[in-house]
Amino acid sequence: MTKAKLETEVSKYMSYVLRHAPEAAGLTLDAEGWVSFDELEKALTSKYDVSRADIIEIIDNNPKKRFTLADNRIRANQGHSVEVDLALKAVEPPAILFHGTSQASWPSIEREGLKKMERHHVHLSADIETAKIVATRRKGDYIILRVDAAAMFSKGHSFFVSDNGVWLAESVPVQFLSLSAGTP
Ligand code: HQG
Repeated sequence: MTKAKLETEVSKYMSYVLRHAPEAAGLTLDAEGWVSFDELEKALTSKYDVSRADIIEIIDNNPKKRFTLADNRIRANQGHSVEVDLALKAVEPPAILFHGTSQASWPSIEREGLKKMERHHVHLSADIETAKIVATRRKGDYIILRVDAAAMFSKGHSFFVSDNGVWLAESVPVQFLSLSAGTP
């Protein structure tokens, strides 16, 4: 396996463990999603041919800054399905946010708005390019939705931003959604 491939595999496994299944690596997250870095290191080095320095490099090089390592603890910045409280502060969002998804989801989204599904929040981005990247990972044709975040915020909906810049909301009711001009 090439070094790049190994790094991607370890990074994906870290997302899996820190967001969805800590027990798979024999770990327990605290209430805010943190786990001892030493324990994570033990789990990773027993499964992969990596050193502590490699793991730190994988965290630093992660293109989306998915993890925060601080005070010898680590957590995923967003995307959890396990019960954690990231203690994010509600903040005023940019006027417009974007969400990329599959064309096939549109009839359902048009009926019920954007729901958080398995995650804790609906994930939104401030730039259309990020939404496009998320959308193209879905099967088939994609759509880019424009979220009138200013109107939502003025109606009392809360927004949060994760440490790596992902915008989060409880839901997006359909009246705040429109198909973006960036949709193919
Ligand atoms: C869709 C990646 C039908 C929603 C990205 C999405 C992101 C509905 C899917 C992060 C619906 C949920 C999250 C409704 C929502 N009817 N479909 N009413 N409401 N959906 O993976 O936003 O690489 O939970 O459009 O960068 O795709 O993991 O959310 O297609 O930030 O760090 O249900 O994943 O980040 O899928 O992706 P997901 P997402 P990471």
